[in-house]
Amino acid sequence: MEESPTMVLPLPDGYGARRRNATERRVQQIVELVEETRHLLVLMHNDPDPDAIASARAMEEMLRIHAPRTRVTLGHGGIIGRAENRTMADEIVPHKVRISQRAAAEEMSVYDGVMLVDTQPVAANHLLWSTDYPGEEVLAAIDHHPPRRSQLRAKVHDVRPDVGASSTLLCEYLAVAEVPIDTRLATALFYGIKSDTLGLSRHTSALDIWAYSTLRHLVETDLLNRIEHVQVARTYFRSISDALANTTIYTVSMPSAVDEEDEEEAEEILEEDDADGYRSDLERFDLDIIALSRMLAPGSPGPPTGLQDEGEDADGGDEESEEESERAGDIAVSLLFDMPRPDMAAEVADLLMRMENVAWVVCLGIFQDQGVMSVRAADSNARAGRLVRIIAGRNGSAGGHNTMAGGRIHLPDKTPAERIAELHALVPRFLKELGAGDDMGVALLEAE
Ligand SMILES: [Mn+2]
Repeated sequence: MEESPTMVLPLPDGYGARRRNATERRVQQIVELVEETRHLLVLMHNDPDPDAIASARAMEEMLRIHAPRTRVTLGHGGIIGRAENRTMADEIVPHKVRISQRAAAEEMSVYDGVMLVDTQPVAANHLLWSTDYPGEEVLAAIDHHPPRRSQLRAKVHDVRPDVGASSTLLCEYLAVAEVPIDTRLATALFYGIKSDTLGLSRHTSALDIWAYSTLRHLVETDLLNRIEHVQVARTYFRSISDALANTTIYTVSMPSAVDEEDEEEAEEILEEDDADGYRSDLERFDLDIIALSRMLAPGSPGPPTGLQDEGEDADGGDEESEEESERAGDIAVSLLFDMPRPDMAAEVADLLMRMENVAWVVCLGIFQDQGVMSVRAADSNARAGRLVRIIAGRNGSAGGHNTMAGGRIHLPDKTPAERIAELHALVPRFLKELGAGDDMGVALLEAE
């Protein structure tokens, strides 16, 4: 690692003194909190993805330079399943620890400080959730997922849903804190941004463009290829083949008539979610950063979609017309039944999004005693996060962005056959929400 050249990332053009001071203060706050800590856990979300892995590694590097006396451990719950992600973890964070859900409280008692990356205290996708760890005790949360309407905030709470990747936020920290990075870390951060934004094609801010294009010159091509084009076991192709064989295409033939009773129930669920801290919230947005990204790229990314979406969501604005446009196109629904790993649903969802004319992809699978949902939408104003929250309802946890979302539904004390029946029962609910309740569908592999 010491062999490879290092450099300090240059700040974005137009990054003014005020912005720089604010970020410096934020980094300083994090460093001070960490300095008071003997042994810090930097916790990624469960089943960490490249963005979470790169962010954790970048945070570790920043603290190695700025809080050298604190011992830092990188950790996560769940499984790193996807071959690309596993290779990345082996290459970039071989020293990370996997914490078992069952013994999480005990295993985490050795740390006297916890920080979250690529997730936040009120999200249900990290281990603190299952251990009742007090969210306000979390030293810092660096995340780009839409925030929830909750008072629960980490001591340093940097959550910016207009940004495409947490890796981008870490690049900003590294640049301002003048931490030199080597080509391995640059490659990790580059891949983190690339995979979360599909190569800047979705959910991208000016800050992402800056980070991505700056890092690009530092990327180790060999390493990136090893991660991105890793070879997979033969069983992988069987899983993909099974998933495609169980994929049905539905078409929205006419705009759906909104069933008022259903709408009311949906609103109720979302309201309840609110009370539990489950809903997006404008107040928590870092408006300064949004203003900055607009300033850096006048006209290009437009208003952040998350902001626009949730704003309308909140006041019940022009919902009808928006929904009609977002629901045109095909809906691909894939049933994966028993999955070898929980992120299989997301992987198949990403694959199916490549289908022409596809507006929505819904992948449903079973992992252990949980139903796993992974949803993708083509329209940047689609409300995939809202959709999965409605479907998960009171029997699970869910969330996400406009174009990508996921969730879990708890299915304990059920036989395998009952779990499969539960999975099947979700399909008509999704179709109804998406305005294709009457369509019989056609099998993907039978369609011309
Ligand atoms: Mn991310």
